[in-house]
Amino acid sequence: MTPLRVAMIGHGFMGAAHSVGWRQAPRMFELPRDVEMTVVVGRNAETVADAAARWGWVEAATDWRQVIARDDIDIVDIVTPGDSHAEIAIAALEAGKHVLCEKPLANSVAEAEAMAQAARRAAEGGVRSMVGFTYRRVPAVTLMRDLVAEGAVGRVQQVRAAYRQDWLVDPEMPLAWRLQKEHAGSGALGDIGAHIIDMTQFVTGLGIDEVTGTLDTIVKQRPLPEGTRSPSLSKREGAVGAAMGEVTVDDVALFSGRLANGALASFEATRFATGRKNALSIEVSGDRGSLVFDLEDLNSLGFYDRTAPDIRQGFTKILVTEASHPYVAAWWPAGHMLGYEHGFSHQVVDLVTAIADGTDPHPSFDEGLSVQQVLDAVEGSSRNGSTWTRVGAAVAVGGARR
Ligand code: SOE
Repeated sequence: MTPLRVAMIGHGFMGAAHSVGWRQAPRMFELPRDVEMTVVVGRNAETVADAAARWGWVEAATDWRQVIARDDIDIVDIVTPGDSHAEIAIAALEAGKHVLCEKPLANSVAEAEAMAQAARRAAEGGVRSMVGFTYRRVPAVTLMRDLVAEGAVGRVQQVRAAYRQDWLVDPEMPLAWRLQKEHAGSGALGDIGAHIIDMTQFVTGLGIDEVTGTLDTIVKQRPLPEGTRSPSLSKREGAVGAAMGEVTVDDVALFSGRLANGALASFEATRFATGRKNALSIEVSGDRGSLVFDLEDLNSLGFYDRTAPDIRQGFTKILVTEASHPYVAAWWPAGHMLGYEHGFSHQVVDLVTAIADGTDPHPSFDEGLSVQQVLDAVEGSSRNGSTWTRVGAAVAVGGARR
């Protein structure tokens, strides 16, 4: 059988992470189909050629439309900024290509709806689509979901989730695309808040029905990156000659959500948590126990069993490196630890398996849309004095185990 031939559109930080996934998965896992890293696409011929050589893509190209039109491409992997997700994903699905799209699915609910609709239509013809909420595939997070589903914590009564980074504390940090609404859709909310929204829905199996939230932009103007000019360009007081641009997205998002079973969940997404580099944590509290995950200790899962005898009660640290734990058997012997990049291999495993089995992978575009609806409701709430706001039309969340 011919390998599944992949075209990756974009080659920034996520391009590097996805390339590692495409390269490693077929080597470490017994995949039902082989994979070929056929072509990477970027706007700049020189930098995309470098990326191809460095990460092992057979070819480099500069026109994604031409690549999508090729009949020797089976999968399109989208790792571009959010403003191009909808156009590329819909074109690829209509051309009959399976699609993996980075999170958040889109920059708006309207785009995400169009993408989910295109994905549903394409699925009728056996074309698969998946969103890159990669943290679902950290073995400890998958195990957390399995344990909640089998009743280890009982009825979920509260969730606390936070994703904290600090890369914007420096006011001299330039105005990158992630700080411009037209490119990124939103700021900390969509970029990292989307992960904890998806993780909460995935781990608990419960949708978020309504939210109340507040967004804040702490540094409102930043130096324009070298070589760029914008009509909103201004000179910052005191900074001689510094060309500045407006930050048009949030730096911090604080919100609460009501889950489908009535439980409350609290969320913090920030790029201003000084000292926190990429600190994602989630704790699920139930009437029989609690589970807690912290990305800075990603091979472990904390479990508190309230049903154990009092004298033995306390958080147990489960080392999630046994061959019986999700995904781990393909890697190293127990205790030899996995890292950030392994989730990207696991994502490839799940997508390729679904394509070979003829099933729909998760997270689906519908699940991506459900996250987009929560993001939109949080923005709406923040605009309206933090009032409780219903999340748009209910969409099934969670799906199959992974
Ligand atoms: C933002 O800094 C970011 O790169 C996110 O976009 C990724 O989704 C996350 O994995 C790490 O942080």
